[in-house]
Amino acid sequence: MNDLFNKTDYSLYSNSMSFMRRPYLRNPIGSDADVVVLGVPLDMATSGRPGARMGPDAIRRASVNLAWEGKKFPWDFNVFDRAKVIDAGDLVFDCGDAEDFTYRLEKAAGEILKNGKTLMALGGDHFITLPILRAYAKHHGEMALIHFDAHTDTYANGSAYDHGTMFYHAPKEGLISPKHSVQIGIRTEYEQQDHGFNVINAMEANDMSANDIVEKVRSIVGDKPVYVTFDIDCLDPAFAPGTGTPVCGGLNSDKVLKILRGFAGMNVVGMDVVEVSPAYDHADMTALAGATVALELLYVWASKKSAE
Ligand SMILES: [Mn+2]
Repeated sequence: MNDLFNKTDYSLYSNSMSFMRRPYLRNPIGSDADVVVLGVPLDMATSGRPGARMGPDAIRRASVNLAWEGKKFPWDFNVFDRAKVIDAGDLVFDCGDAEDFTYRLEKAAGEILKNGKTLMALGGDHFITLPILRAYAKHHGEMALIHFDAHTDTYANGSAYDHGTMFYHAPKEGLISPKHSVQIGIRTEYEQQDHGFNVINAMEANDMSANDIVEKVRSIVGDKPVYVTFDIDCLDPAFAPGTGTPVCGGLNSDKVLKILRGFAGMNVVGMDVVEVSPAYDHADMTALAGATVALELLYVWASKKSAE
């Protein structure tokens, strides 16, 4: 009877659902965590359908389905043997106040980095990446961006708090180097003239092998520190319908997972998964895709660390 309330081998569905059932610790500063998972429940910057503020919770719930596997197939190590990962819950900010949000997220990301930890953010709409990149650039200098998306998010017109303008501002602020960066899965209009980013559009990505894509990405990035941002709408709506601005003709999940695994050993310093919007989801498939991408990114991050 002693273990009635103390059993810790959780099932696939019960009890509080932190990301991958990692320890839940609201204040990660001072902890021995290597990676801090932070939910960023913002959808104030969406141009289409809102709802991504519910994304972090949906991703966490879906992730517990993945938590039973020791080594995620087909990796040859268990990521949690190499990296101490904690879930710091969600960023708290004044609802409706874009400036307050931007300030708090950059500050929180900066504190996490200053304490020698890596941040993995779960969105939220894609705007969240801009304040995070500002914090990262202070620590890593100008980075390469690997950007999975149906949209380039490089639009010049629009407010500074818009989920379609971050990668117009980020190079101007010196946060990322477009010529060392690559956007994968693009299938919407953008100004191709003066578009500094390398693009592997969705048609090309669907025709190329995952290996060829990985090779091309590696040659573009070189030895720069890399930030990976994954807009779930890179995936075709057949694989990820639960998102604000879905576009047909995207990548399938098999191709995306193969590409991500191909980044093993790269100098990935930060990552996020954004735009999961559970109100438009079916059977949690988008949340599961988001959780799986996030977990693969953790493996990619840990693959550069030797087993301790
Ligand atoms: Mn997008």
